[in-house]
Amino acid sequence: MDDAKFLEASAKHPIVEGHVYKYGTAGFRMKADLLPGVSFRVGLIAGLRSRKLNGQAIGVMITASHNPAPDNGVKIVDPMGEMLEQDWEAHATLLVNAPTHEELLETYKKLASQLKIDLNSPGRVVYGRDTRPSGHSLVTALADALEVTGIEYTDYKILTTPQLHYLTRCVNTEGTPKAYGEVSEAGYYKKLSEAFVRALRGRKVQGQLIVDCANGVGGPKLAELLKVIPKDVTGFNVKIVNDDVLRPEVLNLDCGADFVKTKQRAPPNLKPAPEARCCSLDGDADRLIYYWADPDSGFFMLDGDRISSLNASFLSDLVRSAGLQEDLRIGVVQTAYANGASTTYIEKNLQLPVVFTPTGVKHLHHAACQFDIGVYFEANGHGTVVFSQEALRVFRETKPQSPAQKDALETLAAVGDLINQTVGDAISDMLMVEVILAHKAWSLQDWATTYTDLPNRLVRVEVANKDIFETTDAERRLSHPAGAQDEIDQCVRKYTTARSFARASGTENACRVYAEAATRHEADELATKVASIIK
Ligand code: 16G
Ligand code: ZN
Repeated sequence: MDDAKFLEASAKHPIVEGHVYKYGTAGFRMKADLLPGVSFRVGLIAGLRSRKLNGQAIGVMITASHNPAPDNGVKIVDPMGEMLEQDWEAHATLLVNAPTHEELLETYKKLASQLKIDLNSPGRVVYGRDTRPSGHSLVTALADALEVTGIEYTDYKILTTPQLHYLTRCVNTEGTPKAYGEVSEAGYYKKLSEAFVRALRGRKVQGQLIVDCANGVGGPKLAELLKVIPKDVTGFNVKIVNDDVLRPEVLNLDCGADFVKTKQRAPPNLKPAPEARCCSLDGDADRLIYYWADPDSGFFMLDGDRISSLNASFLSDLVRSAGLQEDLRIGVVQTAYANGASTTYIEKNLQLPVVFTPTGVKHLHHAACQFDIGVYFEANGHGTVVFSQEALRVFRETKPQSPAQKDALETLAAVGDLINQTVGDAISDMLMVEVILAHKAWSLQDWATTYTDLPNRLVRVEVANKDIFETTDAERRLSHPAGAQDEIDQCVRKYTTARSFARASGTENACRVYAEAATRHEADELATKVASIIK
């Protein structure tokens, strides 16, 4: 590597002086004009990581998901499509904050020698971006870093976040027994479409599904997928709405999964027929929320907890029908935000273990991988199901003793291909929900009857310094500041079946308080009281 060229390239993409950058739960995410220098430096880190891992491809995704259009973000994806390993988050933060170009070069070389990375060995990075206009300059900065450090790279242009995760895994498994799919966007559509048909097993999806795409990348990508799904065979009838990606200012504006989940109402411009099934994706298509909006019965939402319990119920029935209940361990992973009624339903009715982790996909994903079939969803609609290699092998190799067992085994094998194994994927999750509803011959109303959510309230609390709030027990209790948890406990004790917790946000400079209780009034009151404790 030529030091002078490195410095010259870096000078084109400076970081913003005085700003402290941190690799958080969603990578580096902020106003886009703070990011070109970050993107350049992420290119450096991604290249180092690839070299460290013997040249396996590392992914980089440029997106700010459900955040407003002026924001953007840069996130690193590990070779199997997982989130970046935690130790490397610190390396990324260190490198990005180097105050001058010279210090950046020095830190880069120091990291390489500390981590025993040969800077002449091959490295590879693949990347994509969502529809935000600021993505252009961020990609340029990223490519400049890869170019100057001699890393081979492929620009997959505009993608959903889960597509980038898919491609990263495909690149690294191509030609091996663990090959995940064809290394192309078309390969992704082909895999999903074929698996969808196989998983339906001759059943047809009933009625129309209205999909709100948040005016993000999910709109055009879903349209591409629908071109290859045979409508006559599947009955899949989709109406895409909010798919305007040409006016950047409307991205995530009054629509999308985050809007629906936080506002607890349908996007105002959606005028669904009373019997219509609706769902919303977020700006980069990794979150999914279902709902109906009826003039008489009103709005009803089926969030990540519902999608989780639906998947868990379907998969555990299939495993039983396949006679594998003694061989495969199924479990569900939730966070503190999961509605208590969903946890009770999964533990008591479905008789499945539930494990809790802190917020953030990397924690849930990791915990889910401890099961043969691990179902994880955050209440906000991000999640997936992961299957162990052993589970996939058993689905393929078990010799069925009856037609029912054969059917169950083949369905399990198909859903193993349908559900994105790398990360939560709204489009793949949506196909999975449609498959399950078709198998069960359920409407959204049938699905909704499985349990009744406890009334809950989430509030955002401005605090002087959010970093003093430290948690334990999967974020369900505060360990600091001293005494705060005792006060919360005292408050909660005054209600029946109530629960509340406070935690520092990982993405904003604020705390969040969640409360649930037997009635709406009590949940609101409890949230307000707990908020006043931490204020
Ligand atoms: C990030 C996380 C999301 C989590 C959210 C919580 C990933 C890919 N994304 O967006 O899973 O729900 O942060 O935000 O891990 P908060 O810490 O501000 O409440
Ligand atoms: Zn997202």
